[in-house]
Amino acid sequence: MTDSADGTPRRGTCRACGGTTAQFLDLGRQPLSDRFLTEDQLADEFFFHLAVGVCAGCTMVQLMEEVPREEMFHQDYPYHSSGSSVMQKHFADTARHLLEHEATGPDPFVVEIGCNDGVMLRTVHEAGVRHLGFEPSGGVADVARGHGVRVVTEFFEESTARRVRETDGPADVIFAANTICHIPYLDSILRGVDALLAPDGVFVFEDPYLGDILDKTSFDQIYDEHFFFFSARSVQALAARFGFALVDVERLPVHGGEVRYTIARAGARQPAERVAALIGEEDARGVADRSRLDRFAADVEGIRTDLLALLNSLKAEGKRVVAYGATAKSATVTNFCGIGPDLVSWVCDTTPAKQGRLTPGTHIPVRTPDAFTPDAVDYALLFAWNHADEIMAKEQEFRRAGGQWILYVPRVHVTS
Ligand code: DWN
Ligand code: SAH
Ligand code: ZN
Repeated sequence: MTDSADGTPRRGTCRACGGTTAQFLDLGRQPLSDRFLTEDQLADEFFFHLAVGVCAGCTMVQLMEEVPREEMFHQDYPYHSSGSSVMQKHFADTARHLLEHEATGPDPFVVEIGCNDGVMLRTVHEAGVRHLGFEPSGGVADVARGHGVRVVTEFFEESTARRVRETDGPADVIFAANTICHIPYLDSILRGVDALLAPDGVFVFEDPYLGDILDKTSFDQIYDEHFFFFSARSVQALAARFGFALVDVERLPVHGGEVRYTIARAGARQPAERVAALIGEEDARGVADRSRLDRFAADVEGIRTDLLALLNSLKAEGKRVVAYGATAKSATVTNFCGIGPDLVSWVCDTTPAKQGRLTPGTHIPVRTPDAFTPDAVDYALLFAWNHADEIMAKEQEFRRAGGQWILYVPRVHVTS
């Protein structure tokens, strides 16, 4: 499955270093993960080939095919970062941390790449600190503006970063969450950071961590928008090529396990000891080794087999099965496994822009959360497993009434 028809492994060019990547996982034909459809849009759905490879040179794990950015990030991009109260708190805490430890000069300037609805910059704005968000998705950018956040509806890249350097001066902090891993044109991002960052400034970004994805077999982190799957080793190699150094790493529990990377100009800061410690751990575990990645690919096949067996047996028993959280991640699961409305009747989600529409590819109807009542549902497949604590706390009545949750991370299981 990882090889092309003539048996030779599929190869591509590394978008981080220009080296050669080798494919280790094929997730097949997939739609845009955040394009929720009306009936009249079913005929012209966009599909691409979702497969993942690893670079032999710099160890970066990445998609083999790139989806044009305008297909994904536009006026109607439906994801609102503030849809989770846990994430709201995480980003308010993050903002306070950056203001306290990094943006400490007389008139600091904080830039965010991918500020979405302003979930982080809101707190920076409320503190009266100079800031600017880059957010190409117009709808969510408008929500951020509504909270008083200063936003440009533009992609961050070298040219836009240079212009902001001219108009606003150097940035003390450039922050990004769940965004740098979305950007195949990483060279332009790093040159943009180089142009905009103050000599002693820091570039801080957090993204899903390859080590956690492998540990949890969370293959649903792989979809059109997630192009790169970072490790401390691959980020260190990336930083070094652009005159930067990885000076800190912090593991975060959000979104199923992430790492916050702090990058500074080479020589500007002494790297924290935990950088070498995490890289040592990665090397010992072999996170970029072909044997580990092949085992991950086999584990993914196992989840597909187990999930389909469970859903088919529940269907045969006449159980009412629905899903919870119309996540971008779930597009990979439903399309890779072939899960449509015959196995999962509907999915509920709090996002107005997703409600009343059909999920990408397999077209499961999206309903409002008020459809999710204990008397209407026997089993709920938790697509938003990364928000399990928050959702299960909110839906305690479902469990109490005998309802059961189905999870597929780190393996297929039903809550008892
Ligand atoms: O990286 C990305 C992350 C940050 O967000 C983006 N590429 C796209 C998006 O990915 P996702 O859709 O997989 O993210 P979430 O945060 O897992 O999505 C949760 C979904 O579940 C949202 O549509 C909101 C919904 N939800 C809900 O219906 N009830 C969430 C919570 C917490 C709830 O209680
Ligand atoms: N930071 C938020 C949003 C993550 S979703 C959070 O962690 O919840 C990724 C966001 O990145 C989207 O809002 C998308 O529009 C934005 N994005 C994609 N490419 C970008 C780029 N080149 N510059 C700035 N934002 C970008
Ligand atoms: Zn590489």
